Amino acid sequence: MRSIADFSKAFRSNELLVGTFVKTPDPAVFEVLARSSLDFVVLDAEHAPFDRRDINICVLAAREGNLPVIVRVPSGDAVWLQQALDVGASGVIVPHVRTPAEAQDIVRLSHFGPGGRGYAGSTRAADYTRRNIPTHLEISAKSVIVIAQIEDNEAINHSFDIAAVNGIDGVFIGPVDLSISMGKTSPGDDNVRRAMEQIAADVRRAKKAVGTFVNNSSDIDNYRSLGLGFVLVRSEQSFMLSGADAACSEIRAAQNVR
Ligand code: 3PY
Ligand code: MG
Repeated sequence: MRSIADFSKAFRSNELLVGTFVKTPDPAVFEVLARSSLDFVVLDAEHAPFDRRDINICVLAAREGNLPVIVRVPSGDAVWLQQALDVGASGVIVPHVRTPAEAQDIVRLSHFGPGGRGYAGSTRAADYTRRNIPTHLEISAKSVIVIAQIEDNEAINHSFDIAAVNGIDGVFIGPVDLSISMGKTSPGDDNVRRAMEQIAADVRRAKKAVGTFVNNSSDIDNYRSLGLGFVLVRSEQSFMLSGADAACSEIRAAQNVR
């Protein structure tokens, strides 16, 4: 059975983990998805309007359902990383990582240590003072997942070095931004596919987890052969739209109404 406690180990082992993006800043969405068979969710604070309070309450809702939640922060800024981790996210995804130096910064700021994440024992992550300092340091070091998102043309040739940074647990390939940065309009473009294959192979060579975004299950076959582990399939908005459209089509078809 899925659990927050097992998530980091499964993630680092590059197991097939199926997640989705959540775009609606409401805890009920997380409560509902905690009842699904998803392995984890990504709270999208990069492209959806989650403020600090929203992140707090939505992570709480996910945790109550034992659903691991990763926060995609808008940037690798120390404030965003610390906030996401203090409220108890299982990890972070940082968009547009282009160089190993950026990856090193993200790792440092996501973990306690010199020049790193600021410490407070009063956070949900520290069990509201119930965890002492050595225990919180130890648990955080073991459990916090740091994911670099590679989605820029200029990052492709750095993908091995980014993935190899000590403390980077995985790389998420962003197919849409990658396409656009390569001057293409579709992840189905041959050059984009080749770039994604190269990134996936580089990340596996660095022995880190690799994942991407897919629109449907048939997209995944191509990447699984390259060692792709975690996958983000669509979003709760997309599930609502396709569910609503399918229900309407079914009724109209049954009633012979267009
Ligand atoms: C991209 O494809 O650019 C992404 O960020 C996926 O969410
Ligand atoms: Mg993107």
